[in-house]
This record gives sequence, C-alpha cells and structure tokens, in this order.
Amino acid sequence: MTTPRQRYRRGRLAAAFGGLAAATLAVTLAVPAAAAGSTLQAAAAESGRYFGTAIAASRLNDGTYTTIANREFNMITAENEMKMDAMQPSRGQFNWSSGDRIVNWARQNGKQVRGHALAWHSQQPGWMQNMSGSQLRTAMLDHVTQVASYYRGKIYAWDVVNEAFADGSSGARRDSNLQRTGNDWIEAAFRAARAADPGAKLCYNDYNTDNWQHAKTQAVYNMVKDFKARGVPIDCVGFQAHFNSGNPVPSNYHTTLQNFADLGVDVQITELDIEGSGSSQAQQYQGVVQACLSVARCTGITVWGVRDTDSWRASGTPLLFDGSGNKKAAYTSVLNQLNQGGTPVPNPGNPTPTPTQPGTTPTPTPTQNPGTGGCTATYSEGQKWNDRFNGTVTIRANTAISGWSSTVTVRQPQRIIATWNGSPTWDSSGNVMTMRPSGSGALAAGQTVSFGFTVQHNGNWTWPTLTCSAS
Ligand code: G2I
Repeated sequence: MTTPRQRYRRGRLAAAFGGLAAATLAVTLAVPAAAAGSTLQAAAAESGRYFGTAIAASRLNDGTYTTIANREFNMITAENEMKMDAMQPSRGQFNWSSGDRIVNWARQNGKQVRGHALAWHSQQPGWMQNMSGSQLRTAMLDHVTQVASYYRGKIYAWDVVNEAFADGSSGARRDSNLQRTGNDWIEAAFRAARAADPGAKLCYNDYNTDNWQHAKTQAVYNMVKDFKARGVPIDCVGFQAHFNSGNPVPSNYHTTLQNFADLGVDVQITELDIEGSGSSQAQQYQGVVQACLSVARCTGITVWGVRDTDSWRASGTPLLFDGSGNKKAAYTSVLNQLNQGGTPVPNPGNPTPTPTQPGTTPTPTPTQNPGTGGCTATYSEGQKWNDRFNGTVTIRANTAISGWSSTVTVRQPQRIIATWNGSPTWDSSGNVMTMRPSGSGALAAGQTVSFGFTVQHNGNWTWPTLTCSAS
C-alpha cells in the first residue's frame, strides 16, 4: 500500500531525475525539503497551492497576530480595506492608505495578494448608493479601472464581482442598484478589470455556492459557462465557504469544485471559516481541504482571519488559532491533510527553464559561496509550474559552525512567494531574501540542512543566486 502522498513524491522525484541528469546530486540533496511541511503555506506549496488569510490593517501592530500570519500564510486578502467604500470614500477621491498598508506588508514579507473586491452591492460609499442607471454604471466601471490600475502588477487575483446572485431557490441575480443598471454589469466589470490589470486573475466570488444541488450554485455555474463561451475574461471562481451547523460543508463539495474547474477556470476557497470546536470542527476543515486538494485547478485556500478573536463572527470560534494564538485541533487537521498531498496544480505551460535573453542560459551552475569559509550554499531545482517553480538551498558546514545565514537573490520580475524550513527576512526591493535557521543553526563539519521556497517567475526562469555566511 502506498499513500497518495508517497505516490506523489515518487512521481515528482522520477520527473526530477528524468529531466536533470546534471543536477542529480543536487536533487538528492533536495529530498529532505520534501518532508512534511510544518506550516500551512509550506504544506500547501508542495502541491503547488497557496494558503492564505484575511488581514485587517488595524491589527498589523499586534505582534502575535503578525507572527502567526507571517509564518503560516502566503496569500493575503484585505478583510475590508480594498472594498469600494474604503477605496473611494468621496467620488473621484481615492484613499489608498489602508489598502497599501496591507499590500506593502504582504509584499515585504514575500506574500501574494488577493484583491477584494472591485464591485459589490454592499459596502458602497454613500455617494454611490444614491446613484442609478448609466451614471452608476459609469461610476462603477471607473472605480474598477482606477483601483485595478493602481494595484496593477501587485495582485494575484481580483474578486471583480462579489455576491451578485440571490439566495434561495430562484437562481436569479440579486436585486441591487448595480443589477438595475442592466444584466451585463458583471461582464462589463470583468472587461474593465482585464484592461486595467492584464496580469491579475479575475474571479467571481460568492457564498452559498458550495452545494452542487442548490439553485444559486447552478446559476453561478451557468453564468461562468456563458462567460467562457462568449469570451468574457473570467479566470477563476471564489467559494467563500462560511460554514456553520445551519450551513454545513456539503458532501458534494468536491463535485461542485470539479464541475466549475471543468469549465476552464481556477477555483479558490476564498473566505473559509467553520463555526464550532474540537474534533467536529477539525473534521469539517479537513473535508474542505481534501476537496480542494483533489481538484487540480483548486489553486489555494484562504481562511477569513487569523485567530478566533479576529473573526467577523468571533463568538462562533470559526478559525484555526484560538484567541491566544494557539493552534487548534482544526489547525492540526488542516496541516495533516495538506501534508497528505494532492493532485498537483497542473502545469500547462513551459515545464523547463528557457533562456530569458538571447544568448544566455538560465545559469544552472550551483552557486557556491564560501562566505566566511564556514559554509556553502547549493541550489537545486524542485517542481515547476507555468507560473512558478520550487527551489531548495542546501547549506553545508565546511567546518563546525554555530549558525548560518543565506541570501537568495531573484531577478525582476521574479518574486519569492512561499518559503519553508527557515525564518526569512526581506530587503526593501523584495528581491533579496535572507534565510536564517528557525531554531539552532549549529552544524557539525560536513553536516547539511535545507530550506525551500517558491519563485513566481513571471516568464524569467533564471535560477536565484546565493550566498552563505557562517558564525
Ligand atoms: O461577512 C463576511 C464576509 C462575506 N463575504 C464578503 C466579505 O467581505 C465579508 O467580510 C466581512 C468582514 O469580515 C467584516 O469585517 O465584511 C463585513 C462587511 O463588509 C465586515 O464588517 C465590517 C462592519 O460591517 C463594519 O461596521 C466595520 O466597520 O467591518 C468593519 C471593520 O471592522
């Protein structure tokens, strides 16, 4: 008997050996990094997924909060700061400050950002609530264009339109001032977003769309199918996934995610929280993670807050950390499930490094930097996807050392979007990560230790350069 995780690891190693004879030694050294991830982001990254959280700007000066957020998550959503009322409080006057705080914190810590949300019937600024007709349509499109343009290049995916369908059995659009501007308001918003930031994935995001049998799920599915058929630029569907005893995780969740993915869009779990406690809550979390991991185009999971006390429904204790920042049973079940591995996120694009400039090759020279003479850092390739690749750095102590640090420099427009097995810090450019050991860095002469990371390459497959210094 082999577990899916073992099968996945074997396939991954076989692929690595097949394509990389010259790097055989390095690949061998990379094996320890394939060990179980010890954080949510590390465990998710091994199958090519992200693990994210919603962040509130007002909590960024809370050290417990930022320590957990930084350690566990590599995709950040602003819980409220990028909504229409926050971004454009007065017509034509944009307030970027709170949104920027979150985006800057994420980028400085090597994380990606999901933008939330460009157009929504709720959280509209007062001036917009009073508008209708073509005046409102113009104002909405202008908002989408301005906000998506301002953050162009910094957003992994935008929730372009949020919660546009009615609850219940009608399968109809939700009545709202935006809907009353005409049924095509959603596709108009997507087209404006694409024009403003062609590099961001564009998502439709909603709740109560988890159960495949529900009319609302079917209605959203039919809209996405129609958009794909008519070339409306949609790339992904977000499932908010706010669950409780009255709205439990449906047994057909996997079917829902797979059916949407089969339309040719990514699916993402965007605002996960599950009210409850103990093993019952843990089991439901595990089921959600398992459903995502079994769908190749389910690219990541975001929980809607860090600790229970940070939640919009704190009394339901719906998150993975308690109010003191302790890991709950739900955390452990999510981590364990992520470490079971899953269907790797597919790699439809270029699986091998290609020269990024005529006449240059992507420097497959293992970078060796003797630093203080005490250690050497060696790069080895990990899994590759069309938009990112994993790498491992192996630190070798040349003599007995009591500590080490290693810099990893990537080239623009590359960005490191996930790390594991170490404590990273970043320079202001975001291109240079300095990795230090999470615990003691003491190594005996000849001993090795490895850390890993994911590089979003943006078309540049060049290997990072390394240094190592020992103390
Ligand atoms: O309602 C849960 C989520 C459903 N999907 C869309 C999400 O955007 C939504 O998030 C929640 C936030 O978690 C709450 O924090 O959206 C609420 C409404 O926008 C947020 O609540 C608002 C309160 O209504 C405001 O009174 C408060 O000033 O949070 C604000 C900031 O704390």
